[in-house]
Amino acid sequence: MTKPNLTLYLAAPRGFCAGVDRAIKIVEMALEKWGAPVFVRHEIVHNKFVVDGLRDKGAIFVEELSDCPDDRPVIFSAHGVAKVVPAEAERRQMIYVDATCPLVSKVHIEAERHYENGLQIIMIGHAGHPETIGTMGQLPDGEVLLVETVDDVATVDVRDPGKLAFVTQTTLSVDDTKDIVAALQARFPAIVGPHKEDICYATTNRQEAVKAVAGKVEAMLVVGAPNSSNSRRLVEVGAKAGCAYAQLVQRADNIDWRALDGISSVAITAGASAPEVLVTEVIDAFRARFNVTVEQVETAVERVNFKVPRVLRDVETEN
Ligand code: 10E
Ligand code: SF4
Repeated sequence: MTKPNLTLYLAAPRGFCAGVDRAIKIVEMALEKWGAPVFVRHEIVHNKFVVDGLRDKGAIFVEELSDCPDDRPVIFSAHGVAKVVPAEAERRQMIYVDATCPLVSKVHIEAERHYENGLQIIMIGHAGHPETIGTMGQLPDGEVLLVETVDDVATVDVRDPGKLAFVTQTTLSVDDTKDIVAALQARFPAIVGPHKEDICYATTNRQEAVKAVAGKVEAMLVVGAPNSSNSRRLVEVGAKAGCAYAQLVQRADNIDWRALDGISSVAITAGASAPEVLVTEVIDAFRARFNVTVEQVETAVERVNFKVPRVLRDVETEN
């Protein structure tokens, strides 16, 4: 039987960002330096395939520091942690390595600077997400208020409207955040903040690439995990940009082939925590069913690279 023709648009940039790359390296190097087991507080990045791979090498994933013994190294995930977490590790004299992405740490520092200047902070982010918990946890309770939507801006109860700053999660929708920032500025004209928001280069670039392909295709698949905020935003951006069927898939066996019946174009991208092998797996699954022509749609070239923490640099040079 002849296979139907399909144009597969591969969005670029996609997949691993510099912060994810660094965080995974940190776990691998820690295992090399200290041997197994090394504990990791929270999924190092939100991807089951990555986490399972590191678990096979000897990492033990836990949600809280209280689940770790005193005498094994612990790594904090790329999403960042509240101040109490390293403080507790210090108190217990544990070896710890902070894999927080430097672009998340930058937001932590920003929040702290505003606090020192006597400002109360409004964080734009998703409630319960580890990055939001970590950023809010840089300051005492009540100093950082959370808004998730434009509607939240109307009801947020601030101490002094003249003494406010805002920060954001790094993985938000660029367009939705623009609206929330505008609402904040309209209600609190004196609010200070970053030039635009704190959304990182990787989030911005992946969303731009999605916008460039969304209008060309009948379907879009985003390779990523359900708990990956940036991956879920890519699905939303694809749908908003006009793609009738935009879906998150963890890997090839997640694809709903019935929904894709009869299509002749598809776009594939991947969240910042999704490894390229899973993208390849998805492309191969399409090749098995269609006569595929791949077209790259590249909207930016990324050259960002972050160094691992000093404590692991001796491992790096040995490699
Ligand atoms: O849920 P998120 O998108 O925040 O995390 P992820 O692990 O899927 O991707 C990496 C992004 C990080 C660490 C947050 N800046
Ligand atoms: Fe860092 Fe952005 Fe990647 Fe998050 S998504 S780890 S902030 S580069």
